[in-house]
Amino acid sequence: MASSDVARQPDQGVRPLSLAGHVGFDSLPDQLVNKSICQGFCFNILCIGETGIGKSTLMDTLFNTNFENFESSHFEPQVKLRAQTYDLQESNVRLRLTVVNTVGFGDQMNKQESYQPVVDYIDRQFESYLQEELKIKRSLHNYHDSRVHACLYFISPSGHSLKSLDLVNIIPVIAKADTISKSELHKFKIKIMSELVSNGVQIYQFPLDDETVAKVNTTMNGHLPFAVVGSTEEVSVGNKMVKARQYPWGVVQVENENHCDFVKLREMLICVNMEDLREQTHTRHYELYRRCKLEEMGFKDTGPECKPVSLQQTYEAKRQEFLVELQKREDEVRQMFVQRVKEKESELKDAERELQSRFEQLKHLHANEKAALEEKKRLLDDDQSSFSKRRAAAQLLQAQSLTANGKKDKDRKNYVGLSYVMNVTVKAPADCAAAHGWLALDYRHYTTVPYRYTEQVVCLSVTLFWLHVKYPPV
Ligand SMILES: Nc1nc2c(ncn2[C@@H]2O[C@H](COP(=O)(O)OP(=O)(O)O)[C@@H](O)[C@H]2O)c(=O)[nH]1
Ligand SMILES: [Mg+2]
Repeated sequence: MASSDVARQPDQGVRPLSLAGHVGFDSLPDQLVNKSICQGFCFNILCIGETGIGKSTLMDTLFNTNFENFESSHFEPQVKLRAQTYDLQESNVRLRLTVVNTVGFGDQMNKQESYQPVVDYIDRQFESYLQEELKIKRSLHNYHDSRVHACLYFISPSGHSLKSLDLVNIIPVIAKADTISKSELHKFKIKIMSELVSNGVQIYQFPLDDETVAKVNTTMNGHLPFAVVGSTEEVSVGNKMVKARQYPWGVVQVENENHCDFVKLREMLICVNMEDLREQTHTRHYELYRRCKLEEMGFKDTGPECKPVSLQQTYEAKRQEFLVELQKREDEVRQMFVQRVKEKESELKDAERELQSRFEQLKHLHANEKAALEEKKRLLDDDQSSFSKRRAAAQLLQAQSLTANGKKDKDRKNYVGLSYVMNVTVKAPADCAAAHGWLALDYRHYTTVPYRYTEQVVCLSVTLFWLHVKYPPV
């Protein structure tokens, strides 16, 4: 049997021995106390309740001091939590106290959502502690533990709603108990407790395992929820000054157990059960949080056949699982990539084919247009060459006609000269002359010109006829 197994089972194989004289380990509790006193203590209280219900006043009354109190309005858009830490000292015991107050709790239309920021806050504190615990190099001895040890849930005497917050030690209190009559208060307490039971809300039960406090705790469990009155005002009652609320009809003494349960709350919360609240937070609520978190991360104490597995084994198994999963994902991604590439390739090929066919169409169109243009060009060339020919012929003709014109002009002059003769002599063929513009013109022009060569009439008439044939009028 391994030595660790022996250590775990102290009753088996362990022999009780009596000591012959003083050894000294009976001072262990003192050592522990001294060490604890040296280190100091820390305690964190969360006060849940609507604005103005008396949270700050009760804290001031409980710890007999004036904490910083921030007035908050009823118009907060959402619930916030405000934490303030103070260093307190009583005798030689130092206490690092954190008071967390809800701001704007229950002031919104949707009351259900008021709880979420509270739950988140509680979880965040557990998470910070877990992170510190999981560090390789951790310093828990000087770590500021902000986990909530006690949650005072303030219930208004005029209606209430308490939701399950299984994450912390809840101590329900009826605030401003001076505003409710004694008989109403009694009924109200019974009603609240039965509602808590029927709704399955777990509240903190003062522990009964320590017999020194079991009796008082049993009695106190029967007084829950505590009906409290808060006040820091000192009023003279008899021959001493007491904390009280003074009214025209009388004085409500905070520390008078006939008036309210303030003393019970202080006794239970601070004097008797503070250490148990701290312990419960660590061993019950934090342990639960830690277990769930580690299980979420895949850590387990036992394997498939209920065999114990070490953290190292779980880590290795988890790592292997992760690597397999990673490989699977990688294969999937690769396959997906190949598939995508194939799809893209086929898309590109389709596009290429389409482009090619479009190109062929355009090429065909272009060839047709080119052929048509060439045909046109050929026709134009033909036209041009025939035009050039005609032009050359025309130029030739022009040149010829220019040469001829010189002679024609000369002839025409003669002819014109002769026309004088005709005009005079051939008056009769005026019809003939009218048929020819120029002759008619000449006729009109020259009719008035006197003509003297009448003796040559016949000869000139023949000449005129010849001229008329050779140079027809234009
Ligand atoms: N009647 C009555 N009034 C109280 C009591 N405790 C506080 N108050 C008053 O209620 C008001 C709001 O108190 P406060 O502690 O600031 O409430 P908080 O917003 O919850 O912190 C103040 O005017 C207090 O004097 C109480 O036990 N009884
Ligand atoms: Mg306040």
